[in-house]
Amino acid sequence: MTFTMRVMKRPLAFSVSKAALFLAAAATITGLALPEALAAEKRPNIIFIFTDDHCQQALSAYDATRMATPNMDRIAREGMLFQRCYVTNGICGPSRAVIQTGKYSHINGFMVNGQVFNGDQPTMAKMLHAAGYQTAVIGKWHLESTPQGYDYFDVLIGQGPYYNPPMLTGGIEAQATRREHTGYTTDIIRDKALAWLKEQRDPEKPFLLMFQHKAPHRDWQPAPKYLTWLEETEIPEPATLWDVYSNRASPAANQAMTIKDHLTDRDLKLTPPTNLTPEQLTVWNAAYEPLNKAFLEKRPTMTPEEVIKWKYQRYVKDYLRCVKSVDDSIGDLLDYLEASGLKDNTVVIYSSDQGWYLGEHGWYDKRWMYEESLKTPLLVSWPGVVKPGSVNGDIVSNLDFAQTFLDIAGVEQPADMQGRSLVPLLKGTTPADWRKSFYYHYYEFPGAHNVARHYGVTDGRHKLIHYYELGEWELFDLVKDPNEMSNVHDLPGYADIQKALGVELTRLRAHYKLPAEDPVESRRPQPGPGKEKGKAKGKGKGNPAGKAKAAGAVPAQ
Ligand SMILES: [Ca+2]
Repeated sequence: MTFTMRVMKRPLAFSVSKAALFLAAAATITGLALPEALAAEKRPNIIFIFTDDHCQQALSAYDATRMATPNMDRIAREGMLFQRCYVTNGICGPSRAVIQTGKYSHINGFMVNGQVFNGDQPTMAKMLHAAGYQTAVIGKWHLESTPQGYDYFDVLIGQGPYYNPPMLTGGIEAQATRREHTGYTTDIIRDKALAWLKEQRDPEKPFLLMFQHKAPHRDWQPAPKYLTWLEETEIPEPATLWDVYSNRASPAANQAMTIKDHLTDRDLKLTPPTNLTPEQLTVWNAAYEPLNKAFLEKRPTMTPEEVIKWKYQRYVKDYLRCVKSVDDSIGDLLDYLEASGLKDNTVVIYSSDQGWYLGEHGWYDKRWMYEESLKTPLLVSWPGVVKPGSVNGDIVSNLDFAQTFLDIAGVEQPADMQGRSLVPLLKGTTPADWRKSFYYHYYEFPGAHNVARHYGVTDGRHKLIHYYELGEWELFDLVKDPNEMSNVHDLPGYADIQKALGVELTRLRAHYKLPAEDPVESRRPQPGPGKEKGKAKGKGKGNPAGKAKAAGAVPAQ
């Protein structure tokens, strides 16, 4: 005799836990062992909330000096905050490929933006689907090939614009279809995620929902209701805003990501976006035009330092405004989980594809192995499992996410995945052999923002970086110099540390199977304006997500 959950037609409000109780009671009455269906029914749901370029400095559970993010903080308050979540390769597409595969960029093949992800390889989404999870990805995908392993996808095309996004929807059993939308992208993605939870999913299956925002990616276009939010507030300047890159290897001075020189008029909202509706443009101009007029009239008499300060305030406020809408969307999601009864059996994870510079070192953007972009937020709530308000200081990574999802679902973790499940840490016990060091590798040079290729190792106390095409090294003492302003490589007092980290770097490169030379795919020409990305090598060749251009989107970066 077998039980089948499919005979139980019930409204969504009939929660999974009630179904489990029903089955447990039935099994007890009949004297049968608990049926497999019960075990499946009890498996936790997983909601992965993901943003693009959101740093710890703009999330108040980590740093409350710039803005409040009360809804992200709810996840931290009800769950665990990871202080040291490092990314393996700090840019958009490569981070996403790591999360899908649980493998470093040189293994999953996606090393630089502009490549096409080979969706034919094993991914955590495919494994969860095969194990009976209903899988969905909604929002920013940015892997260029059409999503595989998802029962349902509704994703931005390429980078995606902040307003009025075309999106591609489909699934394992549905043809991909492009649809147009009018409105603010963060709100649209929220509405789609809630609609999928409420109306589209099969309530009889556990699920994985990848709820992935575009925000707060460049060029930081706020929602209509937040265009003037914070306008009267002075955002504090970071200690390193005026960095002149002395005492560092040469790459720090040779990048192209300074607030001083590299923000465009569109970044600074001195010119409006090109894809707004007339109504949206009216609201936009009412917010920015008076402020721009005042700035442009005053500018001839401003000192260079005053202009940088103005740019910093404009840039950071627009960034924080974009985060504000994301935080609102998370509040709506968490409210729904509570109201629907789903909360008790749902793991909620918040993270971003990497960190970001909010003026530190005078920069915007990411890419470096320096702390602000190496670290990404990671918050996890899991009712009944994770101790509320707990904080973890171990070295964890986006490399671990795939195996964590599989472990939560009770699915076997493939031996060739390169991370490790965070479930023991979430349960409050760090294994004795947990990693004590971390390997980072950035490939996108030549490329946007002119950041040299580098790899390195950190143990959280010191950091060794090798700009291997230049033969230059940096060593930082993160306790004495947390802002990484002084390279101590080759200083006599650090000889032992330098040697030990060098040995560890060699060990990690062997352990993770790094080739001696960077794979040739990391060096293919970057697509320029008007060039078609779909011509890249890879199994995703010809897929619509790789070909379609989104109106108003900025180039991939
Ligand atoms: Ca990103």
